[in-house]
Amino acid sequence: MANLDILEFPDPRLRTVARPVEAFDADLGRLINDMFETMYSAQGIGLAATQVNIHKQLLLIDVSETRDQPHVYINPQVIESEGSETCEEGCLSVPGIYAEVSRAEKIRISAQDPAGNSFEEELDGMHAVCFQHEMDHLKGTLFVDYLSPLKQRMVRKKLEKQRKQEIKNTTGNRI
Ligand code: GNR
Ligand code: NI
Repeated sequence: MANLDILEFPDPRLRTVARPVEAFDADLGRLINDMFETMYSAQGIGLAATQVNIHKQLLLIDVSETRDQPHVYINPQVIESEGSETCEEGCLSVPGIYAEVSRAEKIRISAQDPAGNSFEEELDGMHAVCFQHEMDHLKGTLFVDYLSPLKQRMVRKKLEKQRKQEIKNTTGNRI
């Protein structure tokens, strides 16, 4: 198992469009394990392969409080959607930033499991929000892309400020 590095906005690699998974092999199994370790250690409710610089159509979700209900979706698709709902979103690739995003309320999805078997599910609530957020990552889209240009500018400034503060903190820790 390995804890993988998570790419952060505005890293251009987050804009890569993921390609379908073709090999359902042991390497894929190891990648899934490493991504779960990464997601749980970062306290995320989801993780897309794009965020760990792997440009394959693979995403993980665990929206349970108890952190023991892992879901894996390979070559995922949204096949039906209805309603719309606004939720405050965050992203491990845009740390410390939270904003309201509107998405479909209920979705029907299809995907494959790690053995390559196809399945369908109906999702709603946080599970549906997270699935759509992760699907966006696989297409190179981030939740901040939906914000107004003014808000996007504020996001960039806040991230710059946070990063400067982090450098200050780690320098201070040396004495
Ligand atoms: O951990 C996460 N929380 C979250 C909260 C609201 C809407 C979406 C998410 S996904 C995010 C983890 C992440 O960045 N996945 O790509
Ligand atoms: Ni994200």
